Amino acid sequence: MSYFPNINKIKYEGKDSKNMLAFRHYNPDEVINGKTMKEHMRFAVAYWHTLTNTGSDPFGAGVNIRDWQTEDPMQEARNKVEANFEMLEKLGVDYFCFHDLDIAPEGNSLEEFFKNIDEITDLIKEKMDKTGKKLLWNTANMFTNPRYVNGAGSSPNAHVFAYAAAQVKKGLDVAKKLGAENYVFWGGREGYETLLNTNMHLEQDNIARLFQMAVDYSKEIGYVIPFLIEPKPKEPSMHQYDFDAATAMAFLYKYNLQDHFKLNLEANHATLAGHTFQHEMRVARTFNALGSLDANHGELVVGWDTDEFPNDLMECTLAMYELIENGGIAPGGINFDSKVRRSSFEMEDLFIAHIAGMDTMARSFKAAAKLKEDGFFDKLVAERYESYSSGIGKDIVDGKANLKTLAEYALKNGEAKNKSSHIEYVKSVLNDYLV
Ligand code: XUL
Ligand code: CO
Repeated sequence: MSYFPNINKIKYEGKDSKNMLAFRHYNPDEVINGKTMKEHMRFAVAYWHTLTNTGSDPFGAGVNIRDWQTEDPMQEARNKVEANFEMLEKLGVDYFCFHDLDIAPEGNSLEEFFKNIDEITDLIKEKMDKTGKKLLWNTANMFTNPRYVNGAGSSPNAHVFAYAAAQVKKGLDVAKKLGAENYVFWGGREGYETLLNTNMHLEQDNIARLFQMAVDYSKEIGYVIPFLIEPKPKEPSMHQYDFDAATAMAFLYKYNLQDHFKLNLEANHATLAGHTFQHEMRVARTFNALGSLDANHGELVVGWDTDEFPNDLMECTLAMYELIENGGIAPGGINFDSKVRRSSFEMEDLFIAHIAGMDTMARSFKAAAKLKEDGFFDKLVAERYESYSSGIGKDIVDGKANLKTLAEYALKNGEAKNKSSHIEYVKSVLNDYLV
């Protein structure tokens, strides 16, 4: 059974191609700095946006035409597995990511949910073994079901906490069964609606307890992989505890979880936090905690989580530069946590959008590699901080200076002189790398 009988394996045709179903910039086999583009990018398809999303929004019904939809939820789940692997194969993408709820229906009890997960993951495993496709990460959806109205690990209701723990336990069993390379926690409703009735201290302690239990269980089952926190400032909660990269790191250090967790950073979540994707990646890098990426784009004029496929070359080039500086993204990857616009409702659009996103990321990666090769930022930064490479500056960074020696220096050497950064010129030359 094929869901995309009219689509063949997507080929690289070069930038002048007018074929919507061809790569114009992403050539998986092109070698840059000793690795193929495919190895650098480690692209992943997000199950939820690609196979589950109906295109509904708060103002209107679903619009997406999806041939795998049917009345029987288990049959639909099986169909989605077929469609997923057909897409991965035809797109030439090696990885996928899912929430438990994306792959299997909840049924009428937790027991039934787990049984459904077992059946569907058997099927997924069979397909993975046959095709060599891999699971970049999985996660538990602890935000959709009404029981999570007040959060999961942060719920004021201990019974709900237990449910969340059960889902995480199952999630880790699934990670082991399918050889997931990471396990993600996005705290959808782990935050507060209002502080008026919130015990913030207990809620944060409890989230940390849930994380620690996950670390302990992963050791117990002998399947230790990076845990990733995905920061997001708000939406659906009014305030989320994993507000941004810096906040998430402070949390990890406070609870001594930093050795087990890294960050899964999402472009649109950065935007919502009032940051850039580059900023979030830079912060993570300063902690050596850049784990994986959710690639998408937030529409600045709209102001909510629009999850567009990446299309902004400047934003993505600066992000890819951080990735290169990080020495790559493995064992993380670039997961398209992106959804087609509501008006792009045809099945084909799923391919067209992924191709566009992959082309954007590939172009950006190439521009970033060239920036690195030319030492564009390296020179700029080295020059700017030159005063720390000798004399009094070197004493400061070597820990040989103190307030007395520095006061002596300042008194003796008169007023400090600064240099212009000519940043307008820098940005103008940077533009040259994008096109
Ligand atoms: C929501 C979001 C999630 C996570 C996984 O904004 O990004 O889909 O990526 O739970
Ligand atoms: Co995400």
